Amino acid sequence: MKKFFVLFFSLQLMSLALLMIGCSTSNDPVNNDTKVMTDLVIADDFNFTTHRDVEVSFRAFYTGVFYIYDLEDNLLKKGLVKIDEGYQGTVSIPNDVNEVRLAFSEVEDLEAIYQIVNNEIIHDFYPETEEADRDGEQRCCWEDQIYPVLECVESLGDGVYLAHFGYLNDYDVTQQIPIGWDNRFENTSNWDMGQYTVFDPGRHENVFTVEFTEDTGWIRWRLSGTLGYGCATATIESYECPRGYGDDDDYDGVLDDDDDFPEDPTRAFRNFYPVADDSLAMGTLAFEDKWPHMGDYDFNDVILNYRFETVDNSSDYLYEVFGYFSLKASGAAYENGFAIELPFLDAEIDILTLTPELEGSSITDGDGSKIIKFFSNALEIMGKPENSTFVNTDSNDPYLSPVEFEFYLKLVEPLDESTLPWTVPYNPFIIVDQITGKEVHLPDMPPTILADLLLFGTGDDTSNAGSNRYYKTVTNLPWAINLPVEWTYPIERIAIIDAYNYVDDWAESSGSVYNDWYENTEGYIVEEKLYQTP
Ligand SMILES: [Ca+2]
Ligand SMILES: [Ca+2]
Ligand SMILES: [Ca+2]
Ligand SMILES: [Ca+2]
Repeated sequence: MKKFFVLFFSLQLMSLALLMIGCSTSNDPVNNDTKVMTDLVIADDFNFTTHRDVEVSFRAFYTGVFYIYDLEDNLLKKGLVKIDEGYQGTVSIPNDVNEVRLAFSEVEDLEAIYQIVNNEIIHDFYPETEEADRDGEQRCCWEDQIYPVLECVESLGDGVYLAHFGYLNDYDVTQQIPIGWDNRFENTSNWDMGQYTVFDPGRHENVFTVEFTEDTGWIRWRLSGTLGYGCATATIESYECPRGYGDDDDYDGVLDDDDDFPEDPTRAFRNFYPVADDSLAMGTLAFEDKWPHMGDYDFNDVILNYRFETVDNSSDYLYEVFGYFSLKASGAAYENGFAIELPFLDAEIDILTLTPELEGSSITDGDGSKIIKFFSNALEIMGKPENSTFVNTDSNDPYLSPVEFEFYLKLVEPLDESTLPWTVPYNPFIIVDQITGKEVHLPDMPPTILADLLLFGTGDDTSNAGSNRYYKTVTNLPWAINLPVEWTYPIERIAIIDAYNYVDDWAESSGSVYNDWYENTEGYIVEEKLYQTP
């Protein structure tokens, strides 16, 4: 009773708040209680995704590694920003992450909190004070010149400093400037401090170093004449080098301290999906199994936790994929299998293994893809007793341990992921009741070549291959969802809309409000309608 009044009072407050902001929204929270899934008004192009693709573009002061974290310090992506090319790529970011922390090879001054707007992250890792020197003064007037560049200054201790120099040659050809008035050091014992005299086209970073002392205070490399232009001055106040600057044992361009594989030039970075670093946090794939007919939307007919780890080379090309899974529940009468379609050709795959090989597992060819079936019967794999009805969705049934399994994929050579139709988690699906061809995929993900096309457009399914519309009802409800957390799923026969207070607001707003609706937090959930793992 008390709870009711608190709720009632909160609703009154919310209504008041809505009035006060001018009734600009049609949301009426009072109606939520009676709403059913088929009442939801969902846009045709909404596909219940909890991640979005964000276009990332970085430039940097010198070559280094970018890190994108959410504000809870989960690593979302890391990769190399090259001094000449920068970094351009697409990163999958959870929809509830709107602000990220950008870091650069642990150079504290270059850290930034960034607000994601229009699904873009565009950022330059330049120290503010140095930007003018780099891009302005030295390069403002002249093309076709050779510019000296101070990269950074490293303190060696005892008042000794090491200046790291590079250069930019804007000519298309190699040029020479001999040591002399037009290629000289100032405030040093000698004009010749081992600087370059032969300059290849382009930007060449950290090509030589010169020591100086606190007493000297500064040194300067100057290029002039018809070919050279500008000066690069190192002082004890100059920009400090990132830790480990210049140490790249495997010469893949990624400094040892940033390189997850410092002795291996073919590998540079481990990245994780859905989020998180080494914390072993997992996402969830949740399925309804009555397709092509609508089910009860408890989304627990098959529940899998998953985590992907990808290994990229320094050019951000994909080399290896580790997929870790845990079959948590099967609140179903049907004997459902689980599979993933991977967008790789036979010739691109060096190694593909399943561990362990569960009952009913197989690897078959798809259309330019590989189809991994991990098992054919979730109830059997989990060991459902005869007298039990469901597995881990009804507290009256015995709790059974999750079943863990994984796959490992190594490509013949690193591959540009932007050429692939999908990235992680690729194209996961269930095979309903051991009927090959009866596949249930995430909304708008295509069926495999094994799917029975006669089932599409029957029952409640409104798939339309011509417009790449798949696995949605006429009101755009899905049969599968992918969540970036270890999701606490509803108990048997409770629709998500009755267990999660804001999934309806989220879906009807095409994901723009309550994009963390799946979190197991107070106010968001109806606790007794969720399955509590004993
Ligand atoms: Ca390296
Ligand atoms: Ca490496
Ligand atoms: Ca169901
Ligand atoms: Ca169920």
